Amino acid sequence: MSSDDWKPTACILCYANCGVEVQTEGRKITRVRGDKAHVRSKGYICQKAQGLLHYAAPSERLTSPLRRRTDGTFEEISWDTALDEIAEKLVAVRDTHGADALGYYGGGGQGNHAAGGYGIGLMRALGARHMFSSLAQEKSGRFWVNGRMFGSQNCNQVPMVEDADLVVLLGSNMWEAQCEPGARIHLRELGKEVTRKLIVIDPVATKDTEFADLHLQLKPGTDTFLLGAMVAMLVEKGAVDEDFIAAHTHGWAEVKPAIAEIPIDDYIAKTGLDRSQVEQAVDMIAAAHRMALRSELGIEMGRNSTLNSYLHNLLFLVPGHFGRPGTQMIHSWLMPLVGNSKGATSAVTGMPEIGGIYPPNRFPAEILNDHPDRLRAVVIDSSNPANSAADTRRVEEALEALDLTVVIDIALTETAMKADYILPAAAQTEKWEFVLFAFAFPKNYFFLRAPIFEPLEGTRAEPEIYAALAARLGLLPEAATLDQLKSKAQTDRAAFAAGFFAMLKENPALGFMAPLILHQTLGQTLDGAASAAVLWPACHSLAKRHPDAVRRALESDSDGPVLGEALFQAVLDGRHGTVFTHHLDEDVWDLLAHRDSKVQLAVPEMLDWLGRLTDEGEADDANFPFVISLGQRRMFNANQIVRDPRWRKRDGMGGLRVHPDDLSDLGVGDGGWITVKTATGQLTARAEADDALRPGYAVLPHGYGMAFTFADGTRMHVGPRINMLSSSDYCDPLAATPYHKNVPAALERASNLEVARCEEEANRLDAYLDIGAA
Ligand SMILES: Nc1nc2c(c(=O)[nH]1)N[C@H]1C(S)=C(S)[C@@H](COP(=O)(O)OP(=O)(O)OC[C@H]3O[C@@H](n4cnc5c(=O)[nH]c(N)nc54)[C@H](O)[C@@H]3O)O[C@H]1N2
Ligand SMILES: Nc1nc2c(c(=O)[nH]1)N[C@H]1C(S)=C(S)[C@@H](COP(=O)(O)OP(=O)(O)OC[C@H]3O[C@@H](n4cnc5c(=O)[nH]c(N)nc54)[C@H](O)[C@@H]3O)O[C@H]1N2
Ligand code: SF4
Ligand SMILES: [Mo]
Repeated sequence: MSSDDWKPTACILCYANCGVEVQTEGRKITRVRGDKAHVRSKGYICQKAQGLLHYAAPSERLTSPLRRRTDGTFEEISWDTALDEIAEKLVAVRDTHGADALGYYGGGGQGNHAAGGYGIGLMRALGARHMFSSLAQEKSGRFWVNGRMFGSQNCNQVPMVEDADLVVLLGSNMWEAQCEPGARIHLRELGKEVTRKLIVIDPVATKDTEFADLHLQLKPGTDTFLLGAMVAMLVEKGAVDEDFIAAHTHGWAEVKPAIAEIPIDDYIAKTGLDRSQVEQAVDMIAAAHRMALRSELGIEMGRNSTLNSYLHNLLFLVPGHFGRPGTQMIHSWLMPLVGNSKGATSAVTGMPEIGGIYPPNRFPAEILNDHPDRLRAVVIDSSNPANSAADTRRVEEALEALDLTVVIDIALTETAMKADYILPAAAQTEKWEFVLFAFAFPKNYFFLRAPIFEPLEGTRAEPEIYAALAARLGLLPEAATLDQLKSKAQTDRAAFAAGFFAMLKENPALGFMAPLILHQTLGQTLDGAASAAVLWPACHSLAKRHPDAVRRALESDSDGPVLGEALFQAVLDGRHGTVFTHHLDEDVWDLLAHRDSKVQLAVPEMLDWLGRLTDEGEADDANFPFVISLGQRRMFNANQIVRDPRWRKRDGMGGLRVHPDDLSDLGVGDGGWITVKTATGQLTARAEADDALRPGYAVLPHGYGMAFTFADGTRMHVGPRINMLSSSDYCDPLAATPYHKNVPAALERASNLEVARCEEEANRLDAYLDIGAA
């Protein structure tokens, strides 16, 4: 096969979305390599990219819409029947119970956000307000805090790791989880270059700590105390950047006394660290010229998630590590991943919407409720809440309780098993796709991927599904109007723009339908890339907001709508990604959404919470003496994306990592079986001795527990379904993000009966893997 046969696409197994090139045979990917021409990742990939060979395995694909029979089994039905019935039922639910009874869940995973805008637009046009997303299992607290401090919930930070002389990794598993292209190169460089320092704050001695100058191996769930103590010590040591505070912030006068109240030694005592270790970290921060602070689920899914995000921000703002290269920056979006909510709440649970989305942790309570406005009909796209949301049993009960559950997926997921209708989507390799994860500064990147295969017969790209539903629901303009617009789009973009916006002005009710109208008009003129239509207004809007940064990115000197069109064309043509903005450092003050371009340091709710923190008791229930982390990122997990277990070179059953001393106390050998119990549920997993952990802390992997269908048609959950153990109520009081990283648990040697069952499952998997390898 010649090298011409390499086709560019993206790895979809984490949100770094590295550019890759693949070779194919028939409908299979046979080889994967990094795409050197990709503007962002420049050839970088990790071992997981080979998992693409197993994505959307033929044995797991759905090829026909399915409808649940009364006995719980599914029957194949035609697309027309499925869409007619779903449209009819959505309207019936709305007309009987009101629009709040309609909801949407998902809209995109690690590699596919093209569907979201169309699906959400459609549901909003029907009057729905409740959009759930897995993002609200992690980042909502951060969004909320950023809203207050930077003026908009989508003012998102970029830690400029590559240019920093001090990098702090706070609950971020960078080697395994990546989250940015080049992550491992950046870690290796930090390890090698003596003038650059790395601090890792993590209860686990992760691979990242091999490159670190200092590892603070705190007790899990005590970050709030550590961060509080660190900020207070910075103040005590006079490491406050008074000039920065005066020039760029408000509210220091309110924050300073709150920080002065922090009982530093008491806080440090809670973390299990020595004062000297914390001082060393604080001294390193005080001495740094450019600090980049990268945090992830370790604090977001940890106790006091939202307050953690606030203290995290203070940790870089107080010493002035913001708004300069190598520190924390704010990036521009081509299209924002999240919105900026202004006070909307759910009538049923009182949950505030944050960033335009509602948290999965509130999903069951929005349904299992006798409130008249409860959720009764939900469309779930690209998400598997029956495995990924907290409290699996309760989520399944909620899905069953709905009057209508529609699941759009490529596979028969645990969630699909509970649906009334399942609609088979074309896989991410079979359609034009993109993601909105573009978190970089000063250059920022977008990657519109072309399909590498035709859609599998019987499947459809999601925007087409939504367009077909919209037509049945009578939400689209008449065919003649659409045709007129389409022919304008074909010949004269400016005339199309005028016609399109005139139509919206005349009929503002069409506003939410704008994405689908674009899809059905402009989209039909884009050589197959119809799903990119929603990017067209985004390009124009960006060119208007940041013309200089767009001009620099495109090396263009045009202006106005010409610049917007040029950007749209560059995105359409960018088979190896597109630079959409190239900012100057000072643009960061424009990207900050407060009108006066200043950071608001004082957030009363957070200061109040901080004041109450000292009273917080230890989670020391004698029945649950361990703390377990539900959801570690590892070499071979990738959310719920690859269902064929053959992609894993090891750790096939997803081991429970336990400190060797704990294992010997439990009387279980390395490789033996342990039953984990929490207040919510229990499961059994294979033990793996791991001295990287603190004693008393155990860890289960994320991304297992998907049911796999063997050749004989039987299904088996491969590895732990960790959310059997989690609770939707053990969460942040403000953002409802789950405290998955710090769950009280009991560990015990599994019963003989359990051991026999688990061994049998492990043997079945081994047998399959042997056949698979043959
Ligand atoms: N291999 C792999 N990579 C992935 C994914 C995957 O499934 N597999 N998923 C992707 C997704 S969706 C996401 S959101 C990201 C998540 O990426 P990360 O959040 O970086 O990954 P995690 O391993 O979940 O957790 C981060 C770190 O928090 C630490 N931690 C646990 N408890 C605490 C605590 O109490 N305090 C502190 N400070 N740290 C703690 C853990 O030991 C771990 O090292 O990864 C992405 N990348
Ligand atoms: N206990 C615990 N739970 C967690 C976490 C944890 O650390 N611990 N992590 C959380 C985090 S950070 C995240 S991001 C979530 C992720 O959890 P989910 O929101 O469930 O998202 P994914 O795991 O990415 O699942 C993607 C789904 O999309 C389907 N899919 C793949 N390609 C396509 C396509 O082209 N079209 C359609 N329509 N579907 C497709 C897959 O089959 C799969 O069902 O899990 C969360 N759950
Ligand atoms: S870093 Fe993420 S996107 Fe890049 S190759 Fe690895 S798993 Fe894929
Ligand atoms: Mo995530």
